[in-house]
Formats: sequence, C-alpha cells, structure tokens
Amino acid sequence: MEKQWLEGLRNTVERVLTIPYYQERFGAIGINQAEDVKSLRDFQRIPLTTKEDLRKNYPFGLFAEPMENIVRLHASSGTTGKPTVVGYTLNDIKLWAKIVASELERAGVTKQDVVQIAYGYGLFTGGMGLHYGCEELGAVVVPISGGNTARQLMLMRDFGTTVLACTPSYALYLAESLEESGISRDELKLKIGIFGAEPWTEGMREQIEARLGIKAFDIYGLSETMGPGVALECPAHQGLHIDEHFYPEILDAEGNPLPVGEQGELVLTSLDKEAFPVLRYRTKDLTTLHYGTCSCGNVGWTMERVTARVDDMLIIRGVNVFPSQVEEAILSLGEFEPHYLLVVYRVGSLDQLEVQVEVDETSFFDEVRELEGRQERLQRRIEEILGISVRIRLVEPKSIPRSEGKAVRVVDKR
Ligand code: DLL
Repeated sequence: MEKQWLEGLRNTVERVLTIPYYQERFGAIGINQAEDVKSLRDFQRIPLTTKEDLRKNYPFGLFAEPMENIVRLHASSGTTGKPTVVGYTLNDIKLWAKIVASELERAGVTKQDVVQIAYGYGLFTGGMGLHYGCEELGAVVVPISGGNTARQLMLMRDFGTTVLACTPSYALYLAESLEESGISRDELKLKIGIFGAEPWTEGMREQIEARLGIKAFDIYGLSETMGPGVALECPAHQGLHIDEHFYPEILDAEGNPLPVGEQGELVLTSLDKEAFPVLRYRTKDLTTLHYGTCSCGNVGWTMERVTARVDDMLIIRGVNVFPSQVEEAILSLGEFEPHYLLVVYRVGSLDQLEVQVEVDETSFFDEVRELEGRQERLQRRIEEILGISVRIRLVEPKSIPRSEGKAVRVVDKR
C-alpha cells in the first residue's frame, strides 16, 4: 500500500510544485521535485498547509491550472475575513461526482431512489456536491436546497422522496415540523438520510432515525479538499470510509504524526485533484483513524465520526469543552428535547457556561419540583463529563432557533 500511496502523493507534490508559493516552501527543506519524496517519512517532512496559507493566496494563488481550465468555483462560508476559494477543472467535477456516487451506492442509494437535496446550493459545496453525485448514480434529484420547510415536506410526500440529504440539525427540524404538519409519516417513502457538514452525536442519530423512521448515514467533507464525499458511512456504521482519492494522517496539537487508533487532528492530501490540489491540509477536525477490512468487505482507511472542530473548543476556566460533549449528556438522559444552546459569559474575571435546553410541551407544565429534579440530573451529568460546574436553564419548547443549515450551538458573550 505504501508504494501505491507514495505514487499518489508524488503526483500531488509534482502538481503543487508548479505553484511559486509551494516551490519556495518546499525548496527550503530540499524538496524540489516529486522524486525527492522517497518514502512516507520524507512526505511527513513536507510543511502542513493551513487555512492561513489559503487566505494569503486569496483568491486563486494556489490553483495549479490556468483559469481557462477552471470550470467552477466554490468558497467556504468563513464568517470572518476572506473566504477560502477552491477551483475545479472539468475532470475534478467528474471525479467528485464519481466519488460521491460510489459512496452513496455503498450506503444503499440506487438509481431507483428520489433524493431530496436540502443542503444549500451556491458557493457552499453541499448542494451541488450531492447533486452531481446523485445524477452520476442515476437517481432522481430534487434540488430543493435548504429552507422553506413546509414545502420540503409537501414535496417529500408528493414526489415520493426516498433519500433526504441535509445537515442533521435540519433533519431534526424537518422531523419536528412533520409531526406538526398534516402529513403523516405513513404518507412518506423516506428510508435513508445522508447527513453531515456539522458535528452530531450517536444520540442525535437515534433521535433522527426514530422520528423520521429512516437509516441515517454520516457524510464528511470540506470545501478545501473537494466538498462532501471525502468519507461516508456504510451500512455497518463502524466509521466513515475515506475515499481512496485522499490520503489521511492524524496529528497531535504540535503537528506530530499520531499512530492509527489515536485521536487527533485530521490532515488530508488529495491524490488526483487537478485545479486545487491540497497537500497535508490541516482540517482542524478531531477524529481517529483506522485501517483494515470493514464487515461490509471494504478495505482501507476509516475515520470515526468527527466529534468536534479544534476551532469550536471553548476554554472555560482552563477546561476544554466541546458542544458535542454537552449534546451527548443531554441526549443520554432521555428527558429533554434535542435542542440546546451553550451561552458563555463572564462574571468578574470568571468564565461561566450556561446550557439552555428545551423541555417538551407536556413537561413544561410539570410541577416545579419535577423540573428542578431534571435540571439537577442534567447538571450532574454534564459536570461529570466536563469536570466543571455549569448552569442549566430549561427553556420553553421551540424557543431555541432552529437551523436550516449548519446549527449554531454557541453564543459567546465574553
Ligand atoms: O460542510 C462539506 C459538506 C457538505 C460535508 C455536505 C458533508 C455534507 P465546509 O462548509 O467547507 O464543507 O465545512 C467543512 O464542516 O471541516 C467539519 O468541521 C464540518 N463537517 C463536515 N462534515 C462533517 C461531519 C462542508 N460529517 C467543515 N461531521 C469540516 C462533523 C463535519 N463535522
């Protein structure tokens, strides 16, 4: 395998060495041509690429093809500063479609399916990435994009949608809206969900599967490396299979390689991308890699679900806190709605974390004593997991804003 990986990696090294920015950086460590990378160990000497490198070269400075060969641009949603821009040649678009199609096939999607794509269309890669993949597979695409929830449900019923593709938080919102609409679950043909673009827990999967009556699959990707399709689960649900067109590594916080089976930051290298090859790109996503044969028969790399982004980590009184840990605690008790918000604020010089969580309609009118009991149980569970004291605020049903795309889980008032 090492030989095969090296061949792909050299391919990308050769491509990026046509770009002055990389020539300069690699020259400094004696890599002037692809042949200078003789082993995986040599490969690991190559400097990591970060979002900062992409920003410095905004918008097209890291493209490895002239603009006349570029047929599409996408960009990250970056809330601060300039977005990161990625370009695709026609071959890249075709490869992306093939990758997504083969992964969807592995998850059980066929050309008989009607796929409602409720990921956003536009500069975000979710909508169009799934769209081209489904067309390549021969499935019927409903390119509805995100939002307009009542219409989503009506068309889901009228078009006989069998596969729903959107963020897990939007899937939950759709499930909740379905329960309130005049449409019954029996009128729908839905059976599979392709959910990703944000972290979600096993507890959230159980909620969505039960409420929509489907099997939910976790799909991972990021615009810098292509978009959705870097990895997707198979029906065994023992991790996400990483597509063979990417080479993964896991690094510790200092950027040193970690062995298979240890949790760290995922770093990805594209092996066949033309317009925008990425070499050792720091995703900032935390996961664990495995290599081997899955019970579905597939041999290769798998990654565990991404629990969090390094960027999403809150530091509260010196303790690292991830929103997904709070989600896990809330859902493990089975006493709350899966809608929550973390509010961080400061009292004097001390950071405080307030967890707002919804209770359902019926229990909202329960006795105060009963609600207080629940509040205490949640407080204890979260404190056990995080190791810091938190404040719990039970809030009215439907008072936490619902998401049509990536959910906002944290309000930082510091
Ligand atoms: O979110 C691409 C995508 C679209 C993936 C549709 C899956 C489905 P970006 O907007 O560039 O691209 O955001 C990428 O989202 O680095 C992760 O932090 C997060 N992310 C994506 N998929 C997952 C997932 C798209 N399955 C960033 N679990 C990534 C957890 C995810 N986080």
